[in-house]
Amino acid sequence: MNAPGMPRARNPIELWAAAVRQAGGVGFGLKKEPRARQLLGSGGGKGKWIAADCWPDCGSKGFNKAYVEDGVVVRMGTDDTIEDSWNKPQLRACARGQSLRLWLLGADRLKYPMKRKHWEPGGGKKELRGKDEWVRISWDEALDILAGELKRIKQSYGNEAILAPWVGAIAARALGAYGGFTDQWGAHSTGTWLPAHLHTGFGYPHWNDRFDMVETKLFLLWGTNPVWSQAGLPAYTYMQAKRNGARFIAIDPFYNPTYEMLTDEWMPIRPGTDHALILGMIHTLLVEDDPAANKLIDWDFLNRCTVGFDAEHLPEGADPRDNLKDYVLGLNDGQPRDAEWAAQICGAPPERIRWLARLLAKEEHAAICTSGGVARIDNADTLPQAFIALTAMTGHFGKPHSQLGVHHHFGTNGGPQLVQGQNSRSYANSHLRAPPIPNPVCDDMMAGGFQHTSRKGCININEINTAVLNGHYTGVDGEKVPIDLRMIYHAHGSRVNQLPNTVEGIRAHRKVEFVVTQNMFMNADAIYSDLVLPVTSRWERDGNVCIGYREQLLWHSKVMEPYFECRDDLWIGVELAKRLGIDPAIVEPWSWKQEIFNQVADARVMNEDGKTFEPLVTITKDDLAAFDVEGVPQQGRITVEEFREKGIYHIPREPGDNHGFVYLKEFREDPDANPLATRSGKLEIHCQAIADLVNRLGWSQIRPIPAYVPPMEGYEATFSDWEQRIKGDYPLQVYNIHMPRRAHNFFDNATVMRELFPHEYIMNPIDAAPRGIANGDTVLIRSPWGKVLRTVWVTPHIMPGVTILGQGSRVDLDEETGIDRGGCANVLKGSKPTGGGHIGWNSLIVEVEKWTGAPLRSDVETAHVIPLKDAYA
Ligand SMILES: Nc1nc2c(c(=O)[nH]1)N[C@H]1C(S)=C(S)[C@@H](COP(=O)(O)OP(=O)(O)OC[C@H]3O[C@@H](n4cnc5c(=O)[nH]c(N)nc54)[C@H](O)[C@@H]3O)O[C@H]1N2
Ligand SMILES: Nc1nc2c(c(=O)[nH]1)N[C@H]1C(S)=C(S)[C@@H](COP(=O)(O)OP(=O)(O)OC[C@H]3O[C@@H](n4cnc5c(=O)[nH]c(N)nc54)[C@H](O)[C@@H]3O)O[C@H]1N2
Ligand code: SF4
Ligand SMILES: [Mo]
Repeated sequence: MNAPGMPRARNPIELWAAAVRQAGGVGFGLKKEPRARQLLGSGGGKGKWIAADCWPDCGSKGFNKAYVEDGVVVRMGTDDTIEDSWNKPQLRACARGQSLRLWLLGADRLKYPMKRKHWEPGGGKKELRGKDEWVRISWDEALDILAGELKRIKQSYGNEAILAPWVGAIAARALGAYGGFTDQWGAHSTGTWLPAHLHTGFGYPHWNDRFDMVETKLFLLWGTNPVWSQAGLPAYTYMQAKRNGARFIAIDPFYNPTYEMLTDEWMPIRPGTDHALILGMIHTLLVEDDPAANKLIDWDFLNRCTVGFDAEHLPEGADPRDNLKDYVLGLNDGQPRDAEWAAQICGAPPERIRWLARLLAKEEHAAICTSGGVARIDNADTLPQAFIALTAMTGHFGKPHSQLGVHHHFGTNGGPQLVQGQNSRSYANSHLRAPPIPNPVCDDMMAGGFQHTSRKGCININEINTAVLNGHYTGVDGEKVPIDLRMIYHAHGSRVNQLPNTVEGIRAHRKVEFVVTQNMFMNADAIYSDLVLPVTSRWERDGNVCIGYREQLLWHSKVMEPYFECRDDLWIGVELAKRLGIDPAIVEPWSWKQEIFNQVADARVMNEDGKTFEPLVTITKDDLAAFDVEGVPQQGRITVEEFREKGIYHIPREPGDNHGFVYLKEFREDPDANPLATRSGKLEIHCQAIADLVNRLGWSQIRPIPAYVPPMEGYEATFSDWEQRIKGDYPLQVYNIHMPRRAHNFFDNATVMRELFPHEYIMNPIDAAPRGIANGDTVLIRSPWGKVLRTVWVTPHIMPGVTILGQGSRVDLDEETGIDRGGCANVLKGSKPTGGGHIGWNSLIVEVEKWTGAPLRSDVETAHVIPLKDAYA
C-alpha cells in the first residue's frame, strides 16, 4: 500500500520496509546489498574486527562488529560467523546498530565533567536549570560536589529526600550502603500485561518454539510492529510462516511496515478500543455457536481450564453476576456487547467483527500476536483477561501451532533459554552479579520493581513529578503519603523526556536543591541538571556477555579507549563510596574484567537430550593466566578464544529436536495435575487478584471480569457529548509508537538515522484537508497538557481520527510560548495515574492546526542543537 502523492524517498515506512525486504526480512541486516559487501568486507587489512556491543533498550538483540584501525572505529559489520539458514539464522544487526559508531561519537557525547555556572550548594538560581552556561571541572571537583550534596541532603532531610530510581545497579550499591533512596514502581513497557502475567496464570515468557510457530495457518497481528520495535528474528520467523502459506491479518490503527511485509488484510481500529472489539467477537461466537454443528467455542477447554467465563465456572466466593458470558450478553444491565456496540467504539464495521470472530474460531492452528502497546492505555486493567478469554474460547491455548503471544522482545521463540547467560541486553542491567545491597528507604520490591506490596519509599511512575512538586504520593491503600524530595540522581535513563508530562517534569527539576546526571550524552536529564558526569560506553569497557534470543550468547569486547575524560559507572561508584565513607569493596567486590570472565565461565548450553546443560566454554590454566583472572579450569563445547574471537555462539537447531516447546501443553492435557500459579489454579478470566490490586490503590474501580472501561483520554473523550456524538475541544486521538530511528533517546542524534527517518507527526488526509494541512507542513499539536510543533506526514497508512507522534524525541522547549519544538511525546501526556499503576501512553487526545509561524527546520539540521557551546568553547 502506497500513500498517494507521497514522494517515496520521504516516506519512512517505504524506506524501512524496503530495507527489510532487501535484507531478507532479518531486521535490516544489509547482507544482500552492494553496500553491505563494503560493510562486511575485510575493512582494508590494517585493522581488525571486534565484536562490539549494542545495548539500547530496543526490545531486541542484534550482533554488531566494529572494524578498528589505529584505535579508531572506521566501519560497522554484523553476524557473518555462520552460514545463514532457517535452522540456524545469523543474528544480524539493524539499521540503528549499524549507525552506532556515528551516534556514539556524535557531537552531543559528553566529554568532561561539568557544573552549571550559577550552581551553589543548595541549588543557587535553580530557575536557570536548562538555560545556564556550563563550566568544565575536574573529576575531583565533580565527585566532591556530588558527595557533598548527598551528605548535606541526608543530614538535613534524611535519605528519603534523595530520588534515585534510575541510578543503576552500581551507584545503587553505594547509595544503599549510605542509607538508601526513594525508588519508583509501575510498568512502562508492558502496560497492563504485567499484573496479568503475575495473576491470571498467563505468564511470561509464553511463546511457543519458532519451529512450532511456522506451522501456524492464521496470524492475527494485533497491534504489533516487530519490524520497527523488535528488529531481527521475530519478523524473520513470521516470514518463514508466510512462506509456509500462513494468512496474516493486521488489527491496528496504523498500517505499519510489519503489516506491509506480511499481511493480507488490515482491519483499522482506534487506539484503546481493542477491548470493545474483543467483546464484540465474543458476543458473536456466543450467539452463533452450535455445539452440535459448528463448534465455534471450545467449551471443553473453557470448562476444564478457566474460571470466570460463565456462571457455572466461577472461583469460590465470586458474585454469580461476575461472569463474562452474562456481561457480554447484557443479561444484568440490558446492554449486549455485540458487534454493533463494539463497532461504535472501535470503528470496524459489525460484519467485519463477526467475520474475524468466525475466522479465528474455525481455524485449528491460529495465533493472536500482540504487544504491550495495546495495553499501554488508561483503564485497560482487564484488557489482558479479554484477550485470554478470546484465545481460550477459540481453543488456541496449549495446542501446537496455536497461541496467544504478547511482547516480541524474546519472541517469537518460547521455551527455556537454550544458551544460558547474563541478560544484559540493555543499559539497565549490566552489573556485577554480587548479592544486592538492600535499600533501607524502599523496603520492598516485587517483580523487579514493577509492582509493590507495601510501597514504602516508593512512588508510582505516574506520580514522580507531582510528588516532587506537591510533596505527596499515593500509598498502597490509596492514602496520601507525604514526602519531601530534595535531590534527583539520574543515570541509565532519560526521565525528563520519557516520563509523562515533561513540562511538569522540568518544573520539578527546577524545584529540588540538586540534580545530577551520569550519562554518555547531553540528554534532557543532563540539560536540566546542576552536575553532569560523563560515562564510558560499553565500547570503552572490558566487554560484556549477553544472551541474544533463546539460542545465542554474545560476548562483546572492548572496542576503544575511554572517550576524552569519560569514566566507567563502576569507577564513579567506587569514588563516590570513598567520599561517603563507605567501603569501596561494597560497590566493587571484584573487577569488571573478572565479572565478565565469570559470566563466560558460567555460561551453559542445553544438551541434545533437551534436559541437561553443559558449560559453553573450555577453560585451561593458560587461559586464566592469559586473561589475568581467577577461576577453575573446565571442559565445555568451545574454547574461550573461539568464543571471544567470534563474539557469538549459536546452538544448532532442527525441526523435531528436543528443544521444541508449546506453552501450556501439559496444563491443557491435565489442569489438575499441572495447576497454574493462580488462586484457582486455572487460567483466570475472573481474576480477583487484579481487581483487588487496582481497587485498593483507588485510582479506578474495576470488576474482576474483563468489563470494558473507556480510557480517560480515549476515543470517547474526543466527544463533548458522546450520546449525540458531538466532538469536543480535542477531537483527534494521538498515540506514541516506538519509532525506527531511535530506541527511546538512543540513536536519535545519529544524523544518518535522522535523514532516513524524519520524526514526523502522522495524520490521515481526511483529517488534514479540512484543517488546510498539507504533507510537509509544520503543525501545532495541542493536548490538554501541552503543545508541540512537528512537520506532518499526511498518509492513509493511519486511520482517520487517529494521529501518531512517535515517542523518544528530545524535548526542546521554548519557554516563552510553552511550545516544544523537539516533538517530545510526553509534552502532550498528563501524569494522571490509572488502574494498577501502569502508564497509559497510548490514550491521548489532541487538536491540530497549521502553524503560521516560521516552519521547523529539518531534523538533520537540528541534530546537534544542544547547549554545549560554553563547555567546549
Ligand atoms: N525502534 C525502536 N524499537 C523499540 C523501542 C524504541 O524506542 N525504538 N523501544 C523498545 C521498548 S522498551 C518497548 S517497551 C517496545 C514497545 O513495543 P510495542 O509494545 O510493540 O509497541 P509499539 O512498537 O510502540 O507499537 C506496536 C504496534 O501497536 C500499535 N498500537 C498502539 N496502540 C494500539 C492500540 O491501542 N490498539 C491496537 N490494536 N494497536 C495499537 C501501533 O500502531 C504499532 O503498530 O519497543 C522496543 N523496541
Ligand atoms: N510518551 C511516551 N513515553 C514513553 C513511552 C511511550 O511509548 N510513550 N515508552 C516508555 C518505555 S516503554 C520505556 S522502556 C521508557 C524508556 O525510558 P528511558 O529508559 O528513560 O529512556 P532511554 O532513552 O532508553 O534512556 C537510557 C539512557 O541511559 C543512557 N545509558 C546507556 N548506557 C549507559 C551506561 O552504561 N551508563 C549510564 N550511566 N547511562 C547509560 C543512555 O545514554 C540513555 O540516555 O520510555 C517510556 N516513555
Ligand atoms: S538496536 Fe537492537 S536490534 Fe538493532 S543492532 Fe542494536 S541491539 Fe540489535
Ligand atoms: Mo519499554
